[in-house]
Amino acid sequence: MNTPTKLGIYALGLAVVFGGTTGIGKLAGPVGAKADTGHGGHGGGETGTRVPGGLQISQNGYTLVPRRTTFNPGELTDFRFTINGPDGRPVTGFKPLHGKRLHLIIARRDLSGFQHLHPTEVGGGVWAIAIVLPKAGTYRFFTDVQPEGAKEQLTLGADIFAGGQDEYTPLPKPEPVSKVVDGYEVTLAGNLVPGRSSKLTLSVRKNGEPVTDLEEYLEAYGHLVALRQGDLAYLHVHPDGEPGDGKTRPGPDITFYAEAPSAGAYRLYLDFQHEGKVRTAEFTVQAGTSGAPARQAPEEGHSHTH
Ligand SMILES: [Cu+2]
Repeated sequence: MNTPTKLGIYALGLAVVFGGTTGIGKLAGPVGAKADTGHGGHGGGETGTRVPGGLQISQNGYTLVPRRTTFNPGELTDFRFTINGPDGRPVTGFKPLHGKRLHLIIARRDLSGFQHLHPTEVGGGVWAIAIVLPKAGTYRFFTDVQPEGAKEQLTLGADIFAGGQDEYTPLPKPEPVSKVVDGYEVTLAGNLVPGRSSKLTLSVRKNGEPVTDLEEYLEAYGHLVALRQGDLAYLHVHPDGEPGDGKTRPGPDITFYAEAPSAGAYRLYLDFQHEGKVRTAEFTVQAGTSGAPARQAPEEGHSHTH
């Protein structure tokens, strides 16, 4: 039972902690209040006045507690963790989000090595899944959950280390706008504009033909994760419309609304399912100045760098 007063104090605490990076002036408003994002109240609707998801291992009293933080690269490893509640005990009650009680997203700190997994609860609030971290390096593990009793969806993040020599992959440049994955050509249209809701449309083709029978995956025709370069601030966004709503078609276009909390480079990971298999198409997108996605008129004075 959060009273408005307690919430206000909590929000003020966040404002103090994060004021240095996001600009005190912007934080004068009610940080904890729902931002007017213009679409459906999903947790990804943060604007510049809210802390993006995934940057904290603990939020609103809920903490991601991994049982191990080290892996041997390339080795199938039993990974277990709990989400501990304000009472310090593992949470056992979760509201399903997009058909799952918990989503585990993994990305290497250089934004390579994306995995989207659904661990199994093995009892007592302990989650387990066998994972391979293919290369040495530092990885960010994100859990998307809504504990019963929490007022909103939480994306908690923890660093996990795979031993050995780190060889980081440079982030691919923000082009091209078409990617081929497993024989599917996926094209991205739209601009990621910092601080507001941006429409992004991804179109799926195979053998030159539009794919019009995408399959439902996690209650949608596509799942989009966006991570900011540098700190892996996490945006989990969803399509405009859903299967069975009478207007959303199963491809070739999947439309999302995403909010980038700042200018910068983001890596987008689109999961889509066709013929029984989930594929992931990845894009680098620049939000704001310098190099934006190709579709729009080039900025005056310069185009993207080479
Ligand atoms: Cu998921």
